[in-house]
Amino acid sequence: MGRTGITLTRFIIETRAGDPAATGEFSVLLAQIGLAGKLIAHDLRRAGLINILGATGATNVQGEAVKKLDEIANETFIKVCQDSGLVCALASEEMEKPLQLPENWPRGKYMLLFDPLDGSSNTDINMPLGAIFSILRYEGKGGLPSAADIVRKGTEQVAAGYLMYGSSTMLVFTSGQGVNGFTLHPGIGEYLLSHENIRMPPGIGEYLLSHENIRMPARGKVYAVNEGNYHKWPAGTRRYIDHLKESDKATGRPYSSRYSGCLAADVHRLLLGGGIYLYPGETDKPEGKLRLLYEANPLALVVEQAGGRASTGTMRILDVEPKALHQRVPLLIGSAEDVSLAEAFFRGER
Ligand code: FDP
Repeated sequence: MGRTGITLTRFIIETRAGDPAATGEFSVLLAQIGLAGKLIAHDLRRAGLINILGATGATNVQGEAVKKLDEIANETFIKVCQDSGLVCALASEEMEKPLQLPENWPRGKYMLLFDPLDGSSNTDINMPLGAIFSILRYEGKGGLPSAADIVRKGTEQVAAGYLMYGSSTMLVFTSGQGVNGFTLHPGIGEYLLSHENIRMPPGIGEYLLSHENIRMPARGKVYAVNEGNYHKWPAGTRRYIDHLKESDKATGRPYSSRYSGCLAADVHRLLLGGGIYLYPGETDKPEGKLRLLYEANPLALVVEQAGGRASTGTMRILDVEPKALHQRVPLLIGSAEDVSLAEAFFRGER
């Protein structure tokens, strides 16, 4: 593949070209997710000016206050995917049940599970936000998948990724062959993996690269956790965080603490620089806060594909047998060695 001017569309077409079974539908679905990201990013850039900040007054299925932007992002994903004829099921954090597609609606083989706006507490303060998505294939014969057909193990995902609305908008995804991060060029409205840069001074190189084939460092120096919950954690979790704060040159401690309140943004930092994110179980809430199917599973696939690990503390996230659409799961995710050490503390071995 040539290295200059690689747009998301070109990347998807070229990487799928060698697959004779590829119908092109998957490529279009990813492009539609990218489109949802562009539309949401467009709203976010003007959010303080167009009365879309604050809460709707409603509470979602998780018992959380729904922000106006949660609703807008959810509707945007539905609009761009439902009409595409590419999906047979859509389920999200904001909907108690999967969206029922009308009878005789054009539909495809993919099931899309998503968190339309990750880090909702950041909406009103101009801090990073994200969206997380998981794509599964429905193998059933005829008809639409039932609610139970959608609840599948992480290892069955055919692709997963996230959008990040930070100082740039990025689309980062994997379809099982490594992880690539595309930056949205605001001027031309394209997600670019690499970009011919005619303005670069000679000798620096002829192209700029966004984030091709991301590989995580085996260890990092950063941890991300809501430490306000410290006294709710089991002893092993507290011991691990205490350990990261101790001073020891040989093991690079103390680690720096960085927690944005947006899972996608925190995982993005770790993907590029290494370290660990934790949303552990609490003594009275052992399942933690995060949702397995549309938060933990997709990010686990991305991080594993980049050489990292994702665990509940006792087992691999992707192997968790799901029982319900909105099931919660404790999450330790990041650099492989950091996650393994955290597990040792959780098991009481340290
Ligand atoms: P939020 O509820 O604000 O959407 O998706 C769950 C999530 O954010 C993550 O993005 C974030 O890391 C975490 O929850 C924040 O939870 P706390 O406020 O409990 O730290």
